[in-house]
Amino acid sequence: MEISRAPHGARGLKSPPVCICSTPWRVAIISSDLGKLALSTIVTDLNPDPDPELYADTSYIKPGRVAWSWWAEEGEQGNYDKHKEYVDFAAENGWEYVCLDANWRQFEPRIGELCKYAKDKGVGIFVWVNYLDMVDDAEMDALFSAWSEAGVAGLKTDYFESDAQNVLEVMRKAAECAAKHKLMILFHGCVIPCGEARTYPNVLTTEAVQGEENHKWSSVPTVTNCLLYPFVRNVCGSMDYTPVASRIGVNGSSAAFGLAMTVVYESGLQHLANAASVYKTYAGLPFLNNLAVKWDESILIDGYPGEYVRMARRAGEDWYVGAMTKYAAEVGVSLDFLGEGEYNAYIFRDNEDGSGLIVEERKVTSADSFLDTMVDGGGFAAIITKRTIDTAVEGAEEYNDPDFIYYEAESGANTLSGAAVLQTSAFCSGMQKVGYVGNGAGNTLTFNGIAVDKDGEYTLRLWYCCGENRTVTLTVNGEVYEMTGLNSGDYVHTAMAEIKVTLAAGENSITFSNPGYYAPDIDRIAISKSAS
Ligand SMILES: [Ca+2]
Repeated sequence: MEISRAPHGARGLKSPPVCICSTPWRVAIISSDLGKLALSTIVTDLNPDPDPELYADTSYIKPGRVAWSWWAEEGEQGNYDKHKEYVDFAAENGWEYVCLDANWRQFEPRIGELCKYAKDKGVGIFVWVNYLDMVDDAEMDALFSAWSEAGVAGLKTDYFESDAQNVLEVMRKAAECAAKHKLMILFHGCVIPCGEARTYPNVLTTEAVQGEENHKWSSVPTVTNCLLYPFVRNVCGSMDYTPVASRIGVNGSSAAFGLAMTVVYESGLQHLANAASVYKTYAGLPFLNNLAVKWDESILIDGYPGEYVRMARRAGEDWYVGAMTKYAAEVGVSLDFLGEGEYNAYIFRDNEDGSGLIVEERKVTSADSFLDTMVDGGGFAAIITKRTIDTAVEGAEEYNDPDFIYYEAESGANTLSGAAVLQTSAFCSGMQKVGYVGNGAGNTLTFNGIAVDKDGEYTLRLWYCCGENRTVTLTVNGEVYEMTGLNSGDYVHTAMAEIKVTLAAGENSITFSNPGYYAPDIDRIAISKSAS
């Protein structure tokens, strides 16, 4: 390995930044061992030590999991009560932080009240801050000082959007100013990190990745992108990808693929992106509630950039394994990294089509190995511990029922007619639903390719949303069924209703309609595997 760098190792924090007084430096990591590359700390190691005075007390710097309402409930950032709801959720589940995103300052006079409410429940508050509020040193200092006084734990800084010297200088000053006021900091909307977290240890993570937020408006990052990150972007430093946004991904990835990211992707803050209300019935919640963020040891079990990765990480005596794959594969993972004795393994894996999680518990030792069959865009996530973990989640069962086959309303196999249209919703599986079904006989949604082995009566489960009582008519093989009184409480959260339908051996089509009035928005259906 050859390293070319400017001689700035003796540079103190008070001296001008490297971008002004020194020539740029470059580092290359070349290894025949992919694990040594992926887990290299050289980028961090090349940075100067922290200022011992500024960082005399680092007790306020604590990595952790963050509940964050912006991804699913962007419009609610100015709603004090919404953030309080997330604080309650974080406290109930043992998560360390809640992040208030852009527009939280609409209730800024009450920030002290929210911080106290959160602190009493053991939760810290991060607040979003715009680049434009940090360009003036005095203004930044006044803001950070006031927020620190109010009890804020950390800052999510945003909109740097440049690697110009003056912008990087604002980042450096923000890290120092935050440290002065004992605030943690994460950089969002900025360039990739270059190991600055060593010099400024209150910098817990950096975005600089096409993260899960992009799935609000795009199917990128792709599965391939997600499988490149551990070998490219994450090598440079902590990566605020904000994982676990949905039960299944919009990019063709599975439920377990998304969950495995929390182990595979290293970040000093794990922003968990989905809505608190969705997580409450998410089968992966016990995994998140037992997830470590600070790792004592990491092992790349195997991987290939853009195709697959299997990572084991240790926190204290607990081991975590995250596996993500582009292509379906049968994979064995030797557990020879475990210590002595018997462990409890909790394995969160995909169901057969990757549309839901199945949780398996078993006893293992270092002599054992996992053998797992992964679907396309699938994976698994495991906690291996001597502790006992309760994996029961009320309400999750129906969503991950191995006795059912799931079909998304937005599937390309379906037919939409008339006004029926695909809509994006963070609260729906696959982040999509079909709206404007009904209110005219021609506005319909037809699920095609519903295959069953034999003629008979099957259970159909419908996930829908609407904020008033609505009716939907189902037409299957000439038979007509009605589901009435459907009301999920609002046009965001989903509810589930069941009906029995008669299906014929082979492939069936089921049409949802309502000629007289709107049907509910339709998220997904599930059909029982066997006839009753
Ligand atoms: Ca859906």
